[in-house]
Amino acid sequence: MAFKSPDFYCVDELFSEEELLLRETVRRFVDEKVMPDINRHFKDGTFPTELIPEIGELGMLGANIEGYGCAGMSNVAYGLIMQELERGDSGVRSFVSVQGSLVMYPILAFGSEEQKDTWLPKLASGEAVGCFGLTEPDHGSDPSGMITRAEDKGDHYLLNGTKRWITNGTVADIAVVWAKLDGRVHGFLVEKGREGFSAPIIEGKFSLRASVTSDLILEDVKIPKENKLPEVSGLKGPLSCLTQARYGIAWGAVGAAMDCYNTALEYVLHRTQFGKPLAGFQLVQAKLAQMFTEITKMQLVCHRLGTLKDQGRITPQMVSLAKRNNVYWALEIARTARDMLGASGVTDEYPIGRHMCNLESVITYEGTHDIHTLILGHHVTGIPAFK
Ligand code: TGC
Ligand code: FAD
Repeated sequence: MAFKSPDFYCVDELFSEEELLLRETVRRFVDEKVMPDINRHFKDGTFPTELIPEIGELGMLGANIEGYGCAGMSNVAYGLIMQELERGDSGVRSFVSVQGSLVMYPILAFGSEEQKDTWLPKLASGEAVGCFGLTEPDHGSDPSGMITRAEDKGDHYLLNGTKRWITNGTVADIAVVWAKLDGRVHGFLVEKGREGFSAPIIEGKFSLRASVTSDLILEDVKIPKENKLPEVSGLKGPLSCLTQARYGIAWGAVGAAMDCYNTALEYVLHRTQFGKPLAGFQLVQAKLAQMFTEITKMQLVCHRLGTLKDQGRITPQMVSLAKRNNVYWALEIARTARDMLGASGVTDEYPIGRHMCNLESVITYEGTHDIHTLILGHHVTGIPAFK
C-alpha cells in the first residue's frame, strides 16, 4: 500500500504543486528501491551504493544548489527529499546530507572556481562521493580544540592528524578535511589515494548500519596549494556547513517518525488482546495522540523553517531548535512505537527497531541534543554555558 503521511493541520496545502510532485517521486523511489533491500544492508553493515546513480539522476545531491549540474530546488523541496529518504532509512538520508550540505556546500561557498568546476558536477551526479572530516577522537562537541594540522611547505601543504566517525569516509573520492594552519581552522580537499591518507571503516555500530562510518588518517599527506578552500578561515567555515546539514536532519526526522507512527497505528488497529483491538485501549490511544501531536508540530516547524530559509531569513539558532526538537521527538516516537508492537517491535519484520537505533546516532551527530540546548540557552540569555 502506498505510504500516506499524517496531515492533520493540512500542511500539504502549504506546499507548491512542484514540491508535492517531487515528494511523490522520492516517496516512490523509497518504496520501490530503498525499502525492499534496506534490512539486508542494515544487517550486513553496508550502504546501498547501487542506488547512488539514481539518487543523482533524480537531482537529490546538492538539490538546493543552483548551477554546476545541480537541481536548484527550493529549500522546502530539499527538506521534503530529506523527509522521504529518512522514512526509508537515516543512513540513506545521511549519505545525501553529507554529500550536499557538508561537501558540495563548502566547495560552493568557500571554493575556487576551479574547485567548483572540478567537483560539483561529479558530486551532483553521484559519479564522485565526498565526506566531511571535522570530528576527531578527542574533539567531538568542541571542534575548536582540533589537533589536525596543516603546515605550509612553500609549494604545498603537509597534513597530519586523525578524524573519527566520518560518514562515507571509506568510499569517498574526496574528503573535506578541516585542519589548523598557523592556529586558524581552514578547509582542505584531500583526494582518495594520496600518499599517507587512509580511511579505515569503523565496525561494530548498532546504529546507522546502512551507512559507512570511518576514521580518516593523515600522515604527512602532501596537498597542492590549490586544494585549500580559499574563501574561509576560522570555525565558522565548518559550522556554517553544519547549519545546512542540521536543516536537512530536522526534516529527515519527520520521515522516520511518520514511518514509526504509521506502522504502530496499523499494528494496534489489527492486534487483539483482552478481546478487542489494542487501539481501543485508553493507554494506547494516549500514546497515539502524543505521537500524532508531535508529528504535526514537527511538520509545522519544518515548513516554517524552510520558508524562512528560502527567504534568506534563517539563523543557525532557528536550525538548532528544529534539529533538537524533531530528532528528540522522532526518537521518543520510535521508542514508543517499539513498545506498542510488543515482542514484534524487536524484530526486523517491522522498520521501527531500525529507525530507533538509527536515531540514537542522529540525536548525537551534527551537535548532540545537549549542545543544541546550550546553543538555545546562549541565544535566550546571551550567556554561553559551553565551557
Ligand atoms: P563560536 O565562537 O560560537 O563560533 C565560531 C564562529 O562560527 C560562527 N558560528 C556559526 N556559523 C554558522 N553556523 C553555525 N551553526 C555557527 N555556530 C557558530 C560564529 O558566529 C563565529 O563566527 P566569527 O565570525 O565570530 O568567528 O564557536 P565555539 O567554539 O564556541 O562553538 C560553539 C559550538 C559548541 C556551538 C560548536 O562548536 C558546535 O556546534 N559543536 C557541535 C559540533 C558538531 O555539531 N559536530 C558535527 C560534526 S559533522 C557531523 O556530525 C556529520 S553527521 C552527518 C550525517 O551523517 O548526516
Ligand atoms: P562528546 O563531545 O564527547 O560528548 C559526549 C557527551 O557529553 C554528549 O552527551 C554531549 O552532549 C555531552 N557534552 C559535551 N560537551 C558538553 C557540555 N559543554 N555541556 C554538557 N554536556 C556536554 N563527524 C564528522 O565530522 N563528520 C561526519 O561525517 C560524522 N558522521 C557521524 C556519523 C555517525 C554515525 C556518528 C555517530 C557520528 C558522526 N560524526 C561525524 C561525529 C559526531 O558529530 C560527534 O559524535 C558529535 O559531534 C559528538 O561528539 P562526541 O561523539 O565526541 O561526543
